Parts: sequence; C-alpha cells; structure tokens
Amino acid sequence: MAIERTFSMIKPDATKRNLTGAITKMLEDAGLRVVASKRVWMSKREAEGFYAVHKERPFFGELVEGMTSGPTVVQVLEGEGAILKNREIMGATNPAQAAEGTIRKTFALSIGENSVHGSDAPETAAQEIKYWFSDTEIVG
Ligand code: IDP
Repeated sequence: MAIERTFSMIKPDATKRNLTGAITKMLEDAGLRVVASKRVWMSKREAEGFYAVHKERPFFGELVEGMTSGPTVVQVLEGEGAILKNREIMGATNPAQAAEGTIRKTFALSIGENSVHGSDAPETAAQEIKYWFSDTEIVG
C-alpha cells in the first residue's frame, strides 16, 4: 500500500478534556506519523468554510458552534494507507456505533461531540491539508 497523507483534527470536546496526548498516542500506535500539528481556535468563518459541504444539513449550526467553542489541534498524518487507517482508528461518526478500541468509542461524548475528524478520501485529504497548512509547515 502507498504512503499517504491525511488530515486529522482533535476537536474542542477532546482538547477541553486534555485528551490531545492520549488521542495522538492512539494514532501513533496505529502506525501513523504526525508530520504537521498546530493548535487553533477556529473562527466562525473558518469552521463554516471547512464544513461547507454540510451547510444545508440540520446539524450545521450545532457543528459550527461546537468547532468554535474551544481549541482544535489540526494535524497531518502520514503512513501506509493513512486515509483508511485513520478512519478505522477513529471509529464510526456516532460513538454508540463505533467499534471497541477506536478513538470515538473510547472518548466521544455524542455524535456532535465526537472528538476527532479525519479525511475520507484522497481528494478531501488534499483539500483539507491545504485549508490549514502551507507546504513549509509539513515536515515529513
Ligand atoms: P465524519 O466526521 O465521521 O466524517 P460526517 O458525516 O462527515 O462524519 O459529519 C461531519 C461531522 O458533523 C461529524 O463528525 C459530527 O461532528 C457532525 N455531525 C454529523 N451528523 C450529526 C448529527 O446528526 N448531529 C450533530 N452533529 C452531527
């Protein structure tokens, strides 16, 4: 399998509970390498832009409110099959449906406060990395 890069976020519900290290360790233990990382407090405009694909969904307001309620750690992860691997270790969107041992099963509070984000395909990974990082901020 090819070496890929994917985009990951540790969301405010998790940073507020001081889970940045615990979640990053789960990603690293799964074989992913953090090649870029920064802590940001998203503006409403940044959150709306990042999640623009969901703007017609009923939960959009709640999503933007949650993402602007505290700090987020944005990361680029690198590894073999990183996009799928990250989705697997994250677990299902709804923590009630997430598999044992996944980040969301372990830490998420609800479907809205589900602790992490991860790109779902190569195209979105490229777009999302570019949304938050310049090339020089990524050190492989
Ligand atoms: P994903 O994060 O697993 O890729 P998406 O369907 O892309 O899931 O949804 C993006 C984010 O929107 C979710 O992670 C979650 O925080 C939020 N979200 C999705 N569905 C709901 C919902 O029904 N209520 C509240 N928030 C939701």
